Amino acid sequence: MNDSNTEYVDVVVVGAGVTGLYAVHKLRGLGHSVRGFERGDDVGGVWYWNRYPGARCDVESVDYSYSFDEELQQEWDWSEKYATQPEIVRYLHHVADRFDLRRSYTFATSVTSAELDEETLRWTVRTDAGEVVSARFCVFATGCLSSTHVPNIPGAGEFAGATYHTGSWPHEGVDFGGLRVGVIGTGSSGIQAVPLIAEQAAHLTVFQRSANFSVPAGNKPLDDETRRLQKAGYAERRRLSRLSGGGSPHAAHPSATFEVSPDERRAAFEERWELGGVLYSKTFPDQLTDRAANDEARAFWEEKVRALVEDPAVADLLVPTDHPIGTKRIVTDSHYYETFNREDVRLVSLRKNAIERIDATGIVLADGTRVELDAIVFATGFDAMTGAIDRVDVRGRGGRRLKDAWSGGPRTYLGLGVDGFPNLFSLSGAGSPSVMANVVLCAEQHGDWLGDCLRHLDEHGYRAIEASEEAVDQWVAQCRDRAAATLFPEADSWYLGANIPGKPRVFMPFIGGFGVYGEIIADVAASGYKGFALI
Ligand code: N01
Repeated sequence: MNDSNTEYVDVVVVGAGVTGLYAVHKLRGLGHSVRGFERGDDVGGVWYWNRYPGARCDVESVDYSYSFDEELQQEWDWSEKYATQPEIVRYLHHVADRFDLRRSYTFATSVTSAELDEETLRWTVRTDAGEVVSARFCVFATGCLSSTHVPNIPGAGEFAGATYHTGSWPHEGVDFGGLRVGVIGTGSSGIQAVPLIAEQAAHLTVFQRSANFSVPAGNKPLDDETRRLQKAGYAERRRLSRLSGGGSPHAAHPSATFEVSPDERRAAFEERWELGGVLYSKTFPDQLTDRAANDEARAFWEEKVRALVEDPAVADLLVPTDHPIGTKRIVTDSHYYETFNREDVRLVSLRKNAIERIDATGIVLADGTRVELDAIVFATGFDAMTGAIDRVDVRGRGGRRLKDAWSGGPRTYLGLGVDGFPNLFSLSGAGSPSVMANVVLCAEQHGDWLGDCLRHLDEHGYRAIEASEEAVDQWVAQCRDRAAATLFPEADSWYLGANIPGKPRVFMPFIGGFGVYGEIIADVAASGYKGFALI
């Protein structure tokens, strides 16, 4: 029965980041009525919130861009090899304008619940603005790194200065001029922000719990000729990216680490170091599966980094000893290590001297040292992959909450569907390669798959699609087993939920590679959606 307060649509899409925007464009283009909701007051997703100084993508701009429209691809000019956050937001605004995507969205509005009606197999979606929408399909594109994590440090509420989290940075920016600043956390966000905050602040203290591996970005402006060549080569670039492990056209060395001479090995590491950033983790194909191979990559990295840091005692603290290189995402930095050569920057290792509490004037360490501060920046990461979807009260068959179904870790089939939750889809989330690949191409891969799936349902007269419990069990096991065959489980990373106290230790992404994953989901579609029940 139709309720006059309820709007009826084919699809609700939650999120206006890279993934949600493409889903709206794709599904609308196929003739579906689509309603989008977004917590921020404009498009951008992770790039809307993460406005901290130095925020920059670690995938080259030429690759971190949509491929679905040739004109879009040819008309947009990236200014740098690695785009800054403001430039990526400008790009996403351009995409939203060009394809008129904002008209499908309500902004500054959070979806609070989604409840299945088991008779109609439709979803009732409610928002914090009191809107009620009934949708045949409910699509979560809520992002893997959008639920910020602030650690529970005693006394934090007493601090008299300003506090910030890199993942929800003030839109008007922050002026650290003349201030004593503390940054807690040395993941990608902290490592990117530290050099810029150091330039502004009167004094900076970096509180490091775990040292991280970072490789200089080798960022540079793009000139007209480079852009022309990139655009002319786009077709091949995208073809290689779609076949690749990480969704970019760069392939690992054709030989394994110890199949080449020491000189050749060194040359390969040098070449990757010069290329810059996260790609260093895949110089050789066995680097993330073979301990000795990983040690070779780590030793070369250590030599490079020690050469950048003047004080050997500080360098000792900056070299990680607790995880193989690449098993946490290698950070792509600009002048991070050199920042510790400054007189006005100090590194505190929390492994040697933990934070005991925060008080009105700053941070008190276990040995009683007080670090007086005017501002504290939490660069302490996210409740990754499941945090954002967990905030929504999602109830499937029998009123079962998704949060409860996932209490032992996220359970999906292909990262797309969940048993007991028919017509609900998760895009670029847990069980998919998104965070291990170029998320823009992942967004297109999932959006296209979803579009084909909905067309299949309509063409064959089905009302709904639902993953089987057996298919979900097998996919969860496949994700776990693929990770277990690598060195990744050795790191206490957010891939495993290890950064959030009490979160189950389960490897959440699909680690088999973007290209391999694309083949798997295409094969499922070609088979008539094996592993799913069509209802
Ligand atoms: O978060 P993180 P992030 N006391 O979880 C520390 C992507 N990204 O926002 O390692 C003290 O990696 C924590 O210490 P430890 C990218 O995929 C990409 O930096 O848990 N410290 C760690 O040092 C990235 O991987 C880009 O021991 C505490 C830090 O906080 C992901 O986002 C830019 C603590 C958190 O690091 C997340 O990166 C930015 C505590 N209680 C982000 N709790 C680019 O594209 C946590 N920490 C370049």
